Amino acid sequence: MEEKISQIQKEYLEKIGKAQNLKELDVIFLELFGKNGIINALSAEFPKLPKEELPEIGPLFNKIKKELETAIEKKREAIREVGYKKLETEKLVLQGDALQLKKRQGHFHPVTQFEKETIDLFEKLGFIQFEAPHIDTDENNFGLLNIPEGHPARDLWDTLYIDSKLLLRTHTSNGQVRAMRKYGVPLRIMIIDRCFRYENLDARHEHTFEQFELVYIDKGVSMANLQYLSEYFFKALLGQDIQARLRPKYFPFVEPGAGVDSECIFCKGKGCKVCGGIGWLELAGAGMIHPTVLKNGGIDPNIYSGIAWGFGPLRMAMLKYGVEDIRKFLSGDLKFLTK
Ligand code: FA5
Repeated sequence: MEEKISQIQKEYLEKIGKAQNLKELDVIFLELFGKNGIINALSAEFPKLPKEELPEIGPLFNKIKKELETAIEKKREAIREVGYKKLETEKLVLQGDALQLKKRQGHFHPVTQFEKETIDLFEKLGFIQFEAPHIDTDENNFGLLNIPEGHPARDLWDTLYIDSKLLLRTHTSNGQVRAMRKYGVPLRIMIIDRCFRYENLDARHEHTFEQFELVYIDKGVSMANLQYLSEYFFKALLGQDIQARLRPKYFPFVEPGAGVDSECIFCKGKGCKVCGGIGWLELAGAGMIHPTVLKNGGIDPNIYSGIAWGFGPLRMAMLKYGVEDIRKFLSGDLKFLTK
């Protein structure tokens, strides 16, 4: 037995000495001290030994067991030390495109960018921003704009009602009379904000969308100002060669009323799929502010005249960025927004 223990001692001290890494040491440890390892196998033989041998073999076995344990632990530390030394001196060099970490940088929503440019453009001409509530009275959204209860034009702007008098505003025109009452004349204001409609949704209609309202009232303001400002707007935001066209259109709060069209930026007026072969795209409703509306705002229509328009920034952004479906803007789709 003594010889067997010495043999194991010699063999395993040698193996431990030669081990190159922690994995090899783990294997050696299990061979010796695992459940079915050599040490347990040797202990199992003790009861079979002659009684007189036990006092000598027992302490020798314990000594060698301890010696092997210590040798494994020391070798582990030595291997770890070598690793630590390597870490101090070695450098990790990352190469190749895949390893270049991209800087993640946010940006404004495309429609917000478009609206910021619009605001800058009209601030230069002395227009100030004005705010009107999203939830408003029937009176501000319709009544004061010459659309009394029961007027068929209300059907054009169906919306969601909070109660019989409060509704989600259908257009930014709900700020017109408010601004007149607040600032009087001369008046140059713009409202860029959200509107809501009970709509049949499609590629050009959202239930929640933006409008850009412009109101300009002074002595001698005419349709010529409307034409000039429309063209100023299109040329700055859609391209220098883009023309504006005013076309007769009915709105109860303007007289005369107009649809403002831009020359189709895709076909430059020749006619294509986007403009339905017409060569022009309707982007806004506009006109000379109706005398009744001026009176509602406390302004004398015999002295002052005014123009107003309501553009759709989402539809303009569709043209500017070549977006085919208006619903993408509110989709929250990061692939679309970061394009
Ligand atoms: C109006 O809302 C009038 N208040 C505009 C106006 C202002 C006329 C001042 C006269 C004087 P209209 O319903 O046509 O008009 O809407 C104006 C623009 O808002 C449209 O040309 C379009 O660009 C945009 N718009 C209207 N409905 C939607 C919708 N469901 N989704 C996206 N954009 C819309």
